[in-house]
Amino acid sequence: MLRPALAIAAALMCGAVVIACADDGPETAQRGQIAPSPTLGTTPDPAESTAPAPPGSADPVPADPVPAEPNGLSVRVQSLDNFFRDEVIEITAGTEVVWTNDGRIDHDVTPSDGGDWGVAADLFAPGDEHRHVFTLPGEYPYYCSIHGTADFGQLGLVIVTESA
Ligand SMILES: [Cu+2]
Repeated sequence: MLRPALAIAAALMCGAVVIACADDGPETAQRGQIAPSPTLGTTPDPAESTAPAPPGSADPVPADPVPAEPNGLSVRVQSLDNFFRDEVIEITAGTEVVWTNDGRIDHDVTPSDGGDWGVAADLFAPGDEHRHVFTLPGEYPYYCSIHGTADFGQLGLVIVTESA
């Protein structure tokens, strides 16, 4: 009959120890942060290390993106009457996009995100071209404000992926 009593006493003592540790707020928090770190250090697989990162606060890749250098590649997008071809392109960071107005009427390239990488209609008459090098990964939707809105009409999308 002593053993259960001892077990209870031990459990109470363990509980007391845990409470004592829990009272020490900073130490508990610090221990929580230290625990995942060796896991990250011992797993070289980048897929595993990036998996826990997005939910957490520290996510160095999107938080501090490094612009890619121009890679010499160029992708052409035609503005026709009244659509872009190809409407969606996917490039790596550092690639230049060349829009050409191959239609017979005016068009423009208006970034939906308010960016300044587009071109106004007066600089994009039939036969004109406009160039921009995308250096940061992301999605860059745009439209022709003469023949569409951000949601409808003459739309385009540039998807920029990480440079190799
Ligand atoms: Cu247009």
